[in-house]
Amino acid sequence: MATQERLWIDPAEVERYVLELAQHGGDGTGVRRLVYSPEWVAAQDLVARWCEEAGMEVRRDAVGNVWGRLEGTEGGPSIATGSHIDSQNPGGRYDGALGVIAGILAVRAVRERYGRPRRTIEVVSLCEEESSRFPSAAFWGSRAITGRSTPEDAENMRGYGGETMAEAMRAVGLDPARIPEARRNDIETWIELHVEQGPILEQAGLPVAIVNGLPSIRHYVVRVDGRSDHAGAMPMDLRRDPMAGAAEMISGVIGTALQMGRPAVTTVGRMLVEPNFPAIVPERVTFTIDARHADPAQRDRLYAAHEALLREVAERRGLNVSWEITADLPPCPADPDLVRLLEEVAAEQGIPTMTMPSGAVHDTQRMAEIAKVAMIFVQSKDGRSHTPAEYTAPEHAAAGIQVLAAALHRLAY
Ligand code: HGY
Ligand code: MN
Ligand code: MN
Ligand code: MN
Repeated sequence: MATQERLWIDPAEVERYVLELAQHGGDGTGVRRLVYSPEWVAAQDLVARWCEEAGMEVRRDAVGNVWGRLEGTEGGPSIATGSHIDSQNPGGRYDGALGVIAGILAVRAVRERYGRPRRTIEVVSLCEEESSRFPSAAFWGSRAITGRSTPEDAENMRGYGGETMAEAMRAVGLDPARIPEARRNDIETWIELHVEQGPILEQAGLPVAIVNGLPSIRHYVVRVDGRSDHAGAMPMDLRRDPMAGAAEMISGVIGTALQMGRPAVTTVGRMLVEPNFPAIVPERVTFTIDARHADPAQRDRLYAAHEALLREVAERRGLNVSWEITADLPPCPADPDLVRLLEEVAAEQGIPTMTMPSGAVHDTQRMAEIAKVAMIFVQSKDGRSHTPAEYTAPEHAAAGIQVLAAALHRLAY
């Protein structure tokens, strides 16, 4: 294979796209852009317009994913890229959004330089990756593409505001009965560009990483039931206090992950107290556990340790504990040939990289069910993400997009 020419992606233009998209749902330096909200609809419309401007045909599928398509002369299965534009609540401007912008700018760059490809290239802007509106709907858009989002799911899943997914879809003109039509079986290769969301690239002084694998994740919603009592009159030793139990459980699971060492991670990010008044011993405390590990055996140890601890604390304190698992994904290796290809094209483009595993989970894990996958990471300032403080320097973003464009060229021309 002849050495590729250098491709040029303008950092100032990347920044312009990031800031324009961030106007939809913008909140200070971050965004709140929940799936099927007016801000999200406007942002998907903008993505559709950008895809058209980049020379792609645009369509929207049954769950509202926006697809741009650059038809190849040979037809056949597609080379696809993209990410999500729904955000955490609040999230940063880059998580997901940069991967969608990257796809559009990379396609535009290769089309302007090389014309029509041999193989079809697609860019997709996916929906509800974050599960920030519907807690059990993580990867809703990519799950639909792989045939794992169903009309029944849409009727049963409820958002934090109590609405069903089906209601939210209908409100933006989508018919939940048609969800199966979003399924694809003609994507051969998937490459997602994303911000790293951690500190590794910055510590290494590198703009870009090639991702060779993604972790397992399990989400629990844990419910601890005790007995509501008077905060003054009921002696401590006679209480069945679910707050005391939850506090011990929470510090216990976090301590377990810390003790296990990297890359085990456990987060408790949400808690509900009922009835939630200062002078009432609560009746019930509900909290989430997000636990992740890259190694299958260690993952099983982590999850088992968490569950044993929940049971032990509840029993000792006379509480009832139960939980629901709302997300459960195995670890996902990237395709070794695709990782090598990305390493090679980055070197050809003169962009220094390292190869590393992802700490975050991504739509890529779903796309792996139907396609060969790998990812490109770009440096995150101070490793910050899932916060409005998230930032990626335009030069680092552009370097990652250059690698993506070179990979699309190698694969599709
Ligand atoms: O939580 C995650 O890893 C991703 O941002 N959804
Ligand atoms: Mn995220
Ligand atoms: Mn993301
Ligand atoms: Mn009183």
